[in-house]
Amino acid sequence: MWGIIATWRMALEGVTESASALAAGTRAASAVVDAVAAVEDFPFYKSVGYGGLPTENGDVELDAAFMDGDTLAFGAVGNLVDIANPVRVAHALSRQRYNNLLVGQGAREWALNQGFVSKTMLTDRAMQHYRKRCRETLDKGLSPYDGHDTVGIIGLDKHGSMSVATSTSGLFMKKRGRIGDSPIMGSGFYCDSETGAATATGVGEDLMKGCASYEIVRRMAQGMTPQQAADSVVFELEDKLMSRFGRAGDLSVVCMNNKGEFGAATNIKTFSFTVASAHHPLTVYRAERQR
Ligand code: SD4
Repeated sequence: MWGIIATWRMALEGVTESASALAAGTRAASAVVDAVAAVEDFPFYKSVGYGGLPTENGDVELDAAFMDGDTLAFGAVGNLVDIANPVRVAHALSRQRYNNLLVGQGAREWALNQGFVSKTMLTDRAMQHYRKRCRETLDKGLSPYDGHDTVGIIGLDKHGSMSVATSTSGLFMKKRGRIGDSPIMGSGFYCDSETGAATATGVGEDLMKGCASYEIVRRMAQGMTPQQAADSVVFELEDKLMSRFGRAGDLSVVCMNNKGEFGAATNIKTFSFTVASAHHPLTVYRAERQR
């Protein structure tokens, strides 16, 4: 059995390649890292990697993570500036005994010392979005934080190993130094090959309040199907946020168990995700809010 599932339509090209690789016996770790790196490299996916959305200062600060479900090893970077593939840095950090989560200047220095290449990640197109948003924020009172997505990809390989990887520029117009759920283990991602994996996209500040990804994996371990785990976590968290915090941001998740069964849930109108497995042809779905 093999399988792969990813947040959003933007992962389709990377997932297509990695699905064939998994079918041919490639390990889950390299399948998910390569698929996320493909999204990072594409300049028109405006909230991931090259061409990612800037902070309020106009810089691009990227977050990414990787977790190996066999060993539970993880690596993550936050606020990484001008390094081509944050997910590959996160993957390299997962091989270290300590210092698995590095941020800012320290993350950049470590990446450069390891031979990762410096690359200007701010594009003209991202700068145009930034200028437009600055105007809209002033003229129309539009929230500067609207419009942001994270790619999160889970892989299951023929050997029964699972991995997950994430990458994002985080909230558009975020404060310099702000980190969301995507590089935070348990919130933006979690993976245990004995059970399955989950990854999230949406407002990191709210996803972190429920440790959404860990909670989904925990519920699958207790016997829920992936779809039951995804639905229950998203809607219980939404209810809790509404009653205790007074508002709930966007919450969307995908998950897969170690049999290749998958689930997805969202509290927004539509959320696209991409999935393929030995038993399921490559498909892009549009999940709808369904309570
Ligand atoms: C963050 N969760 O930085 C990310 C952003 C995202 O859909 O996924 N938006 O909070």
